[in-house]
Amino acid sequence: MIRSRALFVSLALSLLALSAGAGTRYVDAALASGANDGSSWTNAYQGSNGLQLALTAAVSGDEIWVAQGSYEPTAGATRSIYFQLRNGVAIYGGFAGGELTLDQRDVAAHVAILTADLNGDDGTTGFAENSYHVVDASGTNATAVLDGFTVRGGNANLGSANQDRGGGILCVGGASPTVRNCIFRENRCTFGGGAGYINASAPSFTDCRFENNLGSNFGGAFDMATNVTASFTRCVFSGNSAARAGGVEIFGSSTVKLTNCVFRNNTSTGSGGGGAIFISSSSPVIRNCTIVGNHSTVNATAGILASPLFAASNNLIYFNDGPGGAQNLVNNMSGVSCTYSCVQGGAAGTGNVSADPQLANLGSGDVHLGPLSPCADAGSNPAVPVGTTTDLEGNPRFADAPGVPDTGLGSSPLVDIGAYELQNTLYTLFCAGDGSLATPCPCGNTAPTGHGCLNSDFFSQGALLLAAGSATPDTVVLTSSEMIASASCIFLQGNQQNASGAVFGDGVRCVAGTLKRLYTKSASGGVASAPGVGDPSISARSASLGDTIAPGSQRFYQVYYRDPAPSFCPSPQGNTWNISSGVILNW
Ligand SMILES: [Ca+2]
Ligand SMILES: [Ca+2]
Ligand SMILES: [Ca+2]
Repeated sequence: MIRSRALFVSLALSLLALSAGAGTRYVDAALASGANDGSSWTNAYQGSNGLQLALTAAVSGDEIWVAQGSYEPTAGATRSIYFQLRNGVAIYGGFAGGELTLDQRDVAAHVAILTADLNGDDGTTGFAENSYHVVDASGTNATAVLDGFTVRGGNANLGSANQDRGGGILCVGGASPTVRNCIFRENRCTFGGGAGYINASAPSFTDCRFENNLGSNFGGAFDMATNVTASFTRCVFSGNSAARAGGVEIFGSSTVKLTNCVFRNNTSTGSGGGGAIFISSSSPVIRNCTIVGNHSTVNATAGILASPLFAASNNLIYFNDGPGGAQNLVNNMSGVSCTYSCVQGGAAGTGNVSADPQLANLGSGDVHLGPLSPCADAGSNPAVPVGTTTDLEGNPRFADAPGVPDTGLGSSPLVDIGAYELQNTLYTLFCAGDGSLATPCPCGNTAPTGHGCLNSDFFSQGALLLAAGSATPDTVVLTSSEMIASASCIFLQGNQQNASGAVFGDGVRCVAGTLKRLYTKSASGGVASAPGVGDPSISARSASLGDTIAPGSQRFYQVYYRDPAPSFCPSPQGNTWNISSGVILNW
């Protein structure tokens, strides 16, 4: 009894301790009224020093919400004062001021800037009085969060105590914060890592951009020294430069992860090379990165310069330029295990592609794949890190490019090479006899996911209809597979769908409205495609049958086929034909 009462008192006390002061603290640089105590938007901490006031007051469990505006580490002139991240404290920028929930903020519209420019005089010069770093992450773990800021102007130019490295953020001695939705730009240093310096730490950066940082000797954006297990997910590195490693340097005993990242227009200006990435004695995991348009002005290697072994898959490494001959235009990929990648000049390894990746517009910085890129559907699905469901832009990471053959590894939809996934805008699948429709297959002949109802072929999983090609110009080809081996079949189009489906022979039909029988074919091995050689296109055929398809409209397709086996799903439940799953085409 006494023991449990003691436990109760101790629990109550610890709950009290947790709640004392924990909560949301508000910061608004532009505010000129109120109590300046951070208790609400109207009493927010004020001025360019407002965030430091909030950090001083914060306790573990707090969130700090920061309105748009510019914030400095100190109101004075001491260059060694930084924004010190803290465990259990999440700092969010991007508010207009007045929001009630976190998801109401708009980071792009309401820019909150953490700046080292103490005199406000940064231009082409004016960095001498800037703070050495903007953010210090010393002593933090993943519960220290920085989310939604522009971090700029750090000038680490003092040759002691790490104050010559990591202008934007310093992560040393087990500094492992969580950084999201941030832009690090125009930071500089005299040793290495313009945007950040990392040593013996494991920070994570997600949905961040690193732009126009100057890394001096090593790593325009990041210098990662030794025992670094940092991860960079959906990040863009552009316009950074250093003598060695224009983008990032991964120096020793480090297992850095780079996933769905872009490196573009980074420059190595010295003999060390590595326009985008320099790797030494480390084993980073680089997956689905686009590394294009980087430069090396002295060393021949403008893409990835690596030694010794590391493994890279699903990467696009192209159009990186340096002085000298053909190899110099490419990369030093010697010693690299490189698979399912698109590499200029080619690379040894399974699944690599050397053809022009047909980027949308490299010159203007648009490094999406063009609609018929050979890098689409050419990646390895198993090589995509577990848990990766989106590409750099948040679109589905696995999507079929209907106009491109599937040459990668895995089952369709196949991942594309590089950071961007071509999205399928041509078609969606519907009307599967897999139990997902209101109308079940008539004889309990439910099919595996996505297929039409089972037919009498013991080895068939039910007919599956897929589309390939483009709507404009109309090169669409429909292919129905897993039908009866040599069945005669009819490609059916409707201008409406019946989402519930209706029993149709041994299957379920959802194609409805004005029906057109577009093509009659005979299957071979259970497969038939239309239109075939000599056939009019789908749109031409539909028009000739009286249904002209307007651009932007949809039509609905299924293929029905003979299955006369007398004992399989006979009348009255079934009949002597069956029908495939359906395709909705977006014209
Ligand atoms: Ca300045
Ligand atoms: Ca794909
Ligand atoms: Ca494809």
